[in-house]
Amino acid sequence: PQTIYLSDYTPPAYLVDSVHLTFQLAPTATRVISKIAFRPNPEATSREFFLNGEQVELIWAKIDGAEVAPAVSPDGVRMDVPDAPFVFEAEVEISPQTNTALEGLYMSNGMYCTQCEAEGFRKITFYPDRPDVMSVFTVRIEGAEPVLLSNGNPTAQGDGWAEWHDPWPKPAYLFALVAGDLVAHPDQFQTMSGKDVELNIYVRPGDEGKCAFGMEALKASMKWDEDVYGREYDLDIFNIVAVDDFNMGAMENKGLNIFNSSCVLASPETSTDGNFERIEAIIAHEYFHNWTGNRITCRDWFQLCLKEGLTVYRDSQFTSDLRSAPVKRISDVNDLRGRQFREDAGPLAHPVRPDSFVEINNFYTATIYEKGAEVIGMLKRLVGDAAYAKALDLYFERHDGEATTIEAWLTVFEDTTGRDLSQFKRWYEQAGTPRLTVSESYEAGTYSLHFTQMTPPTPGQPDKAPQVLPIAVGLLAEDGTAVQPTVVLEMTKQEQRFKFSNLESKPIASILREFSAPVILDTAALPDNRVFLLAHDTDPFNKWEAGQTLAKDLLVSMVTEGATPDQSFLNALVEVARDDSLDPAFRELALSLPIDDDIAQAVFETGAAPDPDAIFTARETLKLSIAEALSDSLPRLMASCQIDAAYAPDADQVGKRSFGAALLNYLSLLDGGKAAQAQFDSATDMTQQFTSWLCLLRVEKDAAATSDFYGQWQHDRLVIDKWFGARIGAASPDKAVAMAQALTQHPDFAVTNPNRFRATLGALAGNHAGFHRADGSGYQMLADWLITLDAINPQTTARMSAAFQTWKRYDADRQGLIAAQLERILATPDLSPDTTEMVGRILN
Ligand code: B3K
Ligand code: ZN
Repeated sequence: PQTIYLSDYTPPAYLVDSVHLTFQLAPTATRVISKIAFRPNPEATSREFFLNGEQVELIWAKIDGAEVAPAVSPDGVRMDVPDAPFVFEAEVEISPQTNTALEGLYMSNGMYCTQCEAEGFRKITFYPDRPDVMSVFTVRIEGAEPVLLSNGNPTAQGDGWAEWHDPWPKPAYLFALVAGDLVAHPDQFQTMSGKDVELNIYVRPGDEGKCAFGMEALKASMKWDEDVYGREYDLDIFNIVAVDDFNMGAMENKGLNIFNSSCVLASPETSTDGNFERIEAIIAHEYFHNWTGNRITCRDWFQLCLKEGLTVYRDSQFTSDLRSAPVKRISDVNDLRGRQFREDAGPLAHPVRPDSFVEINNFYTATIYEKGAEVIGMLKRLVGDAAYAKALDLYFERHDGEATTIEAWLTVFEDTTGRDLSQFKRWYEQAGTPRLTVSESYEAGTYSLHFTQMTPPTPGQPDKAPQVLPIAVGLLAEDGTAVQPTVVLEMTKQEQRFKFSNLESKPIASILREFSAPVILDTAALPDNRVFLLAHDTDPFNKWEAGQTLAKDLLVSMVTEGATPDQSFLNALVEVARDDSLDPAFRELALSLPIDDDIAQAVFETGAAPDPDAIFTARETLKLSIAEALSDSLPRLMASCQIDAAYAPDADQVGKRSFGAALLNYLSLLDGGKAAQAQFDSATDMTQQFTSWLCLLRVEKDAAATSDFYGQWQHDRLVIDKWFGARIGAASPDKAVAMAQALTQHPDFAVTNPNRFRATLGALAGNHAGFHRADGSGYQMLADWLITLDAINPQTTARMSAAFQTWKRYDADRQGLIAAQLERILATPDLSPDTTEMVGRILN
């Protein structure tokens, strides 16, 4: 496999004016007939004509009507072409049925579907498969399936065929085709300029009842993008299709979004509140790509964050507007730390805009997506809301229809604000999470905060320059009143001091409010005001953060020094739980302890090797102490979570249910699962059923509930995914591997289905103490399955191999065991380039 460098970018030799494709569908012998109008690119530096193509069999090719014999290699075709516009035609054969990699055209439960991002179109036909070649596509599908879909607008159809035309030039990665026995859940939307758009969610027969929520989310997204960004939809029709076998969450193909069925199908009986929220966010995300990704796309794959960071940022704004902004921020930061900080701290660290890759599919990472979104949040914080809105208008106006770059994006902000963003650009170029250390001083009414920033070395980047950090700070008086409302300090140097004068007394600082920059804040040099901030901070994020850092420090000292739970922390936590002026959703977040993996990282940062069993035990011990401290309040608080209305996944109800579930979890530790069993028996929605079953699993009173749950939901694959995942995720450390072994033998396990594979092996990797068993059985089991899966589906294998990325934090024995498994994977004959790259990077 070859490394590709950003610095090697050259413009395409030929551009495409139009593409006509005819598909004659057949499971193992689909014919694709293409007619592509090329013209030399005046900006090109070469005249070499090369079309990508992999696993496609060339039947014939013509140029301007005359048959030609191109030089065929495993990655494409090369030939001599006129130095003037010409038409290339070809017929190829492909085999969707045997395409288990789920990239290109493949089959899922008898239905044809595609996944082309990033480089899947080359598995469909010969084409310049790069995002800076944009063209207008016309597609004819011939097949016996009742529903035949492609991008754009339908233009004609008859018995066994349909034609589609997409007027918007697009790169090949946005091409899509679906053919199957599907039913539509239809609706419509009128855009801001009065245009009617037909909407459909297509599903397999039997799933019709699970589309209503997704459809509402789609309409809400369309309206929100008009209201907030002024962006209107641009075709007569917008289709979504649910597919059971899919490597990721969903895909933003122009006018034809394809979704993993787990990210669109929902009903109160089968989906949890968390599922509903995730579905709403993903539908919004894919829809928002229509402007940030499709109308304006990426020049090359190094610019991936241009569309992904921005679109994640936009979907988080949407969720904040529809639900609770503080709750969304806290969960985003939790996710950022759990996935992106982890990546940034280990062998897989890379810049938001990488400068090299082997397999681009390995770069759909938390860094590109989530850190990419944080960078946009910082930019907005620095320039202000009004300038951000102006800059975005200019971005859409200036770059509509283009495949562009991060440079162009930043120039839009420079032109709008007159700011020089060259230092800010380091956020795109430097990997690693900056560490921000703070100390304070107070003298004669002047309070100063002194900050130092340092970004540790990451692979290929030993030295880092200072970055621009927006640090939101507020000051509080000892009685909890605000003496300085939030201000954003702009730190640009390695060391910098900020002063607040005319104060009556020494204030208490609340630093990095709203998590205003994705950094690790070290406050060890400040007086420990966390109990005070947990009680009084007016910034919800920092209020939560104070409790989290207290819990984390306590857990670390329990693990490393045998400390016992601290009464002042427990009291403060109970106060928050009892404070009815706070949103129940916030109280749930405040009561949630850091997960084992976070504690392991925190232990590692003290210089010790984390002991997974000790971490598990400490967390269990602290949970029990919290349960005991809360016990008197539990009846009243649980009663306050009762809902007397029909189930709805709205912020209000979700908040109550999630707080109620946290309380039930604590109660189960005291009543042996009695209340949880009662809730399980009477539950009428999946959230109540699942959360109570989880409580029973954790106190190991789950036998009857587990089989009831299976019996009730055996026919529903999405619920059965939960059943697989929960049993392994909640298994005690000594039983997790055995449970995972047993479930991989279960008749419902399927290595070819990414959802089921992730539910099973992903849950094993997520059971920290179970996966890290000292005997190495967890490592071996995951490696065995990764090796098996690699021959079937390299993308999902490579992605899941990241479970090993934290291996260097553990003791020498565990490191040896993991290294042996990584070496064994690497030594597998015919290992895919995807997995070879990932495992190689993890090992180095
Ligand atoms: N753009 C797709 C992800 C494609 C992943 C390719 N391996 C979904 C999204 O980000 O919206
Ligand atoms: Zn996206």
